Amino acid sequence: MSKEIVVPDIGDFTDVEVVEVLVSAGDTIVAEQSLISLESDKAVMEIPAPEDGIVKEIKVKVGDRVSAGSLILLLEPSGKAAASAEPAKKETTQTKPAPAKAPAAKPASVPEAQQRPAPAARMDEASFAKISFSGAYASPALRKFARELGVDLRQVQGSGRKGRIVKEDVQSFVKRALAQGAGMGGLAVAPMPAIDFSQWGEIVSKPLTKINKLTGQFLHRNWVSVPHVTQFDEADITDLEDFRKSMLEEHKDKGVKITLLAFLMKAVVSGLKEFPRFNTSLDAGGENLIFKKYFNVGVAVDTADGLVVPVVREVDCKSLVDIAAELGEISQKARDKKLKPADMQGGCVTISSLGGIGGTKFTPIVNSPEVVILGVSRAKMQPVWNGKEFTPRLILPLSLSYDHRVIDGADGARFTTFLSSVLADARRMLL
Ligand code: CAO
Repeated sequence: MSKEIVVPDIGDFTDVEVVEVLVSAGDTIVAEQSLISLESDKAVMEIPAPEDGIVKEIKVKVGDRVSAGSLILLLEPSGKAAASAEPAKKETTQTKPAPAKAPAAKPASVPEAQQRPAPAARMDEASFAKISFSGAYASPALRKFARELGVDLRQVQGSGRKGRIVKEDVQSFVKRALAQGAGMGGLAVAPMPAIDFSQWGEIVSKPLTKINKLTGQFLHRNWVSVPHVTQFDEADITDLEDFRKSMLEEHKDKGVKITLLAFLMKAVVSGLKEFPRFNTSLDAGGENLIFKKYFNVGVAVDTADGLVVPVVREVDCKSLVDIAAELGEISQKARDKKLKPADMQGGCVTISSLGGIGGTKFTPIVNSPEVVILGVSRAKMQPVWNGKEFTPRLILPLSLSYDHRVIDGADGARFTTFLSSVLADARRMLL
C-alpha cells in the first residue's frame, strides 16, 4: 500500500523549481532524508521524508515547478511503520471487523493527512533561506553556492561540526581543482567512440593487467597536467665503457654485474647536486617548490605485466658495486611481482633505459611529482672529429624530459651538458 508524499507548507512560495531529485524508485529511505531540492530566486530548500519506507514511484523531475500539496512520490512505509500500525488494525478487527477494511479501500485519505509534517507556522522568506534539516551535511545556501560553481558536494570533505560542509571547504576544493588543472573546460576530451573492430577482420580481446591500468592512469595524468619539454643530447662513454668492462672482470666471481645503469644513476645524482632545482617537487597547491636533500633514483623496469618503477635509495651514499647489486635485486623482484608499494615511493628522479633494446631517442613522460626523467637509448660506435681526424667513439643518446613549470629550457640544456661531461670522464662523479 503506497502513500502519496507531497510538498509540505512552504510559506508564500508557489511554482518553485525542482533542481534536484535526491532519491530514486526502489530506494529505502529514512525519515528526514532529503527527497528533492527546490530553488526559488532567493533560496534553496530540501524537502525531507516524513517517514521511513521504500520509494515506489517518483512523480517529479528536475525542472518541474511545485507548490505546497504537489505530489512528490509514492512511498511504501517500512516494516517499522507498518508494524506500529498493525496492532491498531488488529484491535479494530477484533472489535469492529467491517470498518477495519475501510483504510485499505481508501488509502489516500487518512495517510496523506498523517504524512504531511505538522503544518506549524508558515515560513517567511528569511526562514526559508535559512532552513536546514537534520541529517543534511550542508545548508541549503551552501548547496546553492556549490551548485553555482558546479561543485559535487559528495567530493568535498566537511570541516564543520560533525563533518558539515562549510563555505571555506567548497572554496578550498575549487582552488585545489583549479591548481590540478581539473575543471579546465578547454581540456575536456571527447570520449572515445565504441568501435566494433571485428567488422574489419578477426580480433582477440584481452583484459589489461592491474599494472597496465594503474600505469595508464598515472601516465595520462602526467601527460596532460605537466608541460613537458624533452632535451636531447649525447655522451661519449668510450672511456666509461672501458672502465666498466674492467670492473666487470674484477667482480665477475662475486655475482654482481656492473651495468651502465649504475654509472648513469651516479651521474644523475651528481647532476641533482649541481642543479638542486632538478631535485624538487611542486606542492599540491602549486605555490611552493619542495627542495629535497636526499637522492633516491627510480628505475623503469619492463616486466611481463607492465612497467614498474622501483626506487634505489640514497644513491649518493652507496658505491657503484652496491648500486649494481641492488639494481639486480630490485629488477628481479619486479619481474617476480614481489615489489611492495613502499619500494616504488620516494623517488627524486627516474631513469628509463631502453639501451639494452635499441632505438635512437625517445620522449619519456615525467614521473610526477618528480620534475625530471632521463631516457637512455642504445650507445653506438660513431666517427667523431677530434680536430685532426675522425676517431671511433662510443656515443650514448640521452633524452631528458622535464616539467617546464619548474625548469627552464636553458637549465635543461645545462643539465644534459653537465651529464655528458660527467659520463665522458667518470672521475667527475667523485667531485
Ligand atoms: N647502449 C648499449 N647497450 C646497452 C645499453 C645502452 N645504453 N644499456 C644496456 N646495454 C646492454 C647491456 O650492457 C647488456 O649487454 P650484455 O648482456 O652484453 O652485458 C644488455 O644491453 C642488456 O642490458 P639490460 O637491459 O638487461 O640491463 P640494464 O642494466 O641496461 O637495464 C633494466 C636494466 C631493468 C632497466 C632493463 O632491463 C629494463 O627493464 N629496461 C626497460 C625500461 C623501460 O621499459 N623503459 C621504458 C619506460 S617508458 O618511459
